[in-house]
Amino acid sequence: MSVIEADPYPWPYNGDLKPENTALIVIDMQTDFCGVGGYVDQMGYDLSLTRAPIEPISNVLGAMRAKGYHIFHTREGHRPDLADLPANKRWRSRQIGAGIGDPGPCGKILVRGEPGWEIIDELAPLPDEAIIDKPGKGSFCATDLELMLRVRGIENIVLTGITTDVCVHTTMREANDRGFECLLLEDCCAATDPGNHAAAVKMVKMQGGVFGTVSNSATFISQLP
Ligand code: C5J
Repeated sequence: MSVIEADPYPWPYNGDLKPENTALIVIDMQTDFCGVGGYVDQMGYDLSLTRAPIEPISNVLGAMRAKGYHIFHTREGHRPDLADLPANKRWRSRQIGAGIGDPGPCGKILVRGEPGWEIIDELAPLPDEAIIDKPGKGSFCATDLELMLRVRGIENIVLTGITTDVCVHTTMREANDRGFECLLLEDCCAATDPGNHAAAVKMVKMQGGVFGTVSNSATFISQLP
């Protein structure tokens, strides 16, 4: 039996926490979401918010790598020919002055292969770590993430990354509905608005843990078996 102190319940629910059945997912830590000249910067949001989780995530990555846990990274982005970019997603992004697929200081915004789409150097994946390329907010939609998790026998998922209220939450909801046991590390996530981050964290805790449970990086690292 091994659990991490969390709110509203210690995680995982069944105490079966070990490297073989547990994965860390680092969501969208790309220049487009936390780097100068990227998508979030072009929309005018405060980059200090989405950069705040870099150090806590790095600490969690270090601890989980050292103990042999499964590590996944995701990248949101579209094909260079934009064949997987819904017209309404493009239209909405243009309304706020950061058109997906349009040129920006870091190349075409949210397009695969462009500099802005790359994962930031501080959290660069190791060669043996899986990278999931996704066209949407959720990491399960139009990707092979679920297949890869099932093949490896993963039951527990630790969620980190940006943004809490969008890609992290969507992924957590998708994972929860598929029966995965989810833990959100709140200081390893951030939103483009602090109120949205707080609300997204609070939502997880409703109904006895409607999407899973919430802890933080220091507690997690100190209790990780
Ligand atoms: C958004 C994300 N916010 N990674 N993507 O468009 O949260």
